[in-house]
Amino acid sequence: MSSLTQSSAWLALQAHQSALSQQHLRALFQNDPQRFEKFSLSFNDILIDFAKQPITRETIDLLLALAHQQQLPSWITRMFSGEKINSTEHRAALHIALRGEQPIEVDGVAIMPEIKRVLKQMERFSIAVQSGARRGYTEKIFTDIVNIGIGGSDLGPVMVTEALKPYQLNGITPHFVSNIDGSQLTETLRHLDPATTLFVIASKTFTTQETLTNANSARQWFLTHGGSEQDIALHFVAVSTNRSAVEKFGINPDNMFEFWDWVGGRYSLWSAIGLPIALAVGMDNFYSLLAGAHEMDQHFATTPFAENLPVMLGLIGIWQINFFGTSAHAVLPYDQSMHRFPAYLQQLEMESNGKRITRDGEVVDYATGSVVWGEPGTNGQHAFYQLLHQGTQTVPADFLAPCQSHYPLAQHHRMLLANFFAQTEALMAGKNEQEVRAELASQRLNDASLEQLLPHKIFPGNRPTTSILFKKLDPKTLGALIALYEHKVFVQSVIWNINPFDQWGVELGKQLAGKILTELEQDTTVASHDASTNGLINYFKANQ
Ligand code: G6Q
Repeated sequence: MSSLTQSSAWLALQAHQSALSQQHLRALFQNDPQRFEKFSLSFNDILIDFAKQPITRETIDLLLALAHQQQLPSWITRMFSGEKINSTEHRAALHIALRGEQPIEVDGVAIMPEIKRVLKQMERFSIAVQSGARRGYTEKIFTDIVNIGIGGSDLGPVMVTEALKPYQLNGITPHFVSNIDGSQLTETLRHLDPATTLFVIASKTFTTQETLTNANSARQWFLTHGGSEQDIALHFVAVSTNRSAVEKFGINPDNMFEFWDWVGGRYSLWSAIGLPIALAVGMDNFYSLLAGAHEMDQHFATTPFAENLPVMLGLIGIWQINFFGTSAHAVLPYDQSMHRFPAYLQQLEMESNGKRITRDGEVVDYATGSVVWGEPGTNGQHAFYQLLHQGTQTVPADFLAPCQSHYPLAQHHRMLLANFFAQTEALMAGKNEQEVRAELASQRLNDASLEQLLPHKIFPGNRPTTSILFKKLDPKTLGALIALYEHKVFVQSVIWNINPFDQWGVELGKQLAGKILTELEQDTTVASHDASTNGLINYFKANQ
């Protein structure tokens, strides 16, 4: 048994859960009309309502006691001061510095001047491309940017450029290629002109198989469609920490945008990995994105925990996962432009906290990260919400929506938000037997039909949701929302005593795939694996 599950704060929460779980969420609302005032928090343009979570004041007090027991205040200080809290990789986790102002040192070196230098380089470059001062090999201006990267070197920029589509500058279209599946690169390049296409090769390590293979194929396409070796310098730039590998690939270091090992892949959109964002929406909007995140950083570092958005979001997640036993978490943006937000959070949360070993090397005896997934509303309502309402599992969900739309089309936005409010209310309250009976009776059903339909039409309710409303999805608010979730993940990692900044689970697949690729290239029958893997490989070889 770990000291965490034996600790007084943990045991008190367990006892509290046994008592509180006897009460339906509907009863909590009936007993206390002030729940919204008591359990919603706001910061700048963001409002978070936790009232539809199974909580009381006592729950919050007990969760805060757990946070203090796990030394959350000192972990926040350690992260913000640049301590090497990524202990298995001996690195700091300083994404907050990328959007900060305070001087910070890593290994005795001041990093703020370096951060500012690269931001200025991004600014000069993006302005030059956008203004046409920097052009392609035929002197035409660039019209298309193709970012080649994967995981943390892809998901952030994709999600942000999609979310900020209303801010995209005229004349430049961003594209993203991540998958090793040749279809993605082929379909992306099919309609592009090499003379007007700029490639950004984004890889922290510059050793990632998918990215280097796609980058080599892109270079080949460029050379066979009109570009020459000398023109590569104009059309290929790199974002990386690995200067020598960039040079080896054939990209001039003058065309390299640097970042550093203390920036984790899934925390890197604030660094030069954000170059496609700056190219697509302009550097001013990129600076606003950073400013929004910085304000959330300040809020996280200085606000008492009971009013601290990331702290409370993290602790409510702990309450659900560890005390109600939920294992999935839905992210449901009611904003089509946030359609990649669930996928982005899936990596952020699952790669950070999908771990079973503590910082001290012990196997945990409590649950850690949930399965995170989701789709924009209202689409999801016509697909998987059935399970959310009437399935056997409880899946807590975050509903997110802007109050103002960038697309004021007739009644669309009001209809969208009507669905948001209706769904969260229905998940909380459900529809009980008495209500269903009355409804069916009013439809003049005969007794037999009524009794037959009755159980199917009952909604148990008591399904927890957190609602996050914000004024408008502008760059600043988006930056704050992303930082909110980054810090939520950190809060949970501290409670669970795990390191959220490494990702050893990603490594095994990389090693094994290398060996099998060699086997696929040979004509012989493969017998070096288990029977299933041998069988599948040999079937593929016979049918490729
Ligand atoms: C993120 C992960 C992972 C990483 C990719 C790409 O935190 O480490 O998703 O971003 O594997 O790595 P490179 O940027 O090194 O190509």
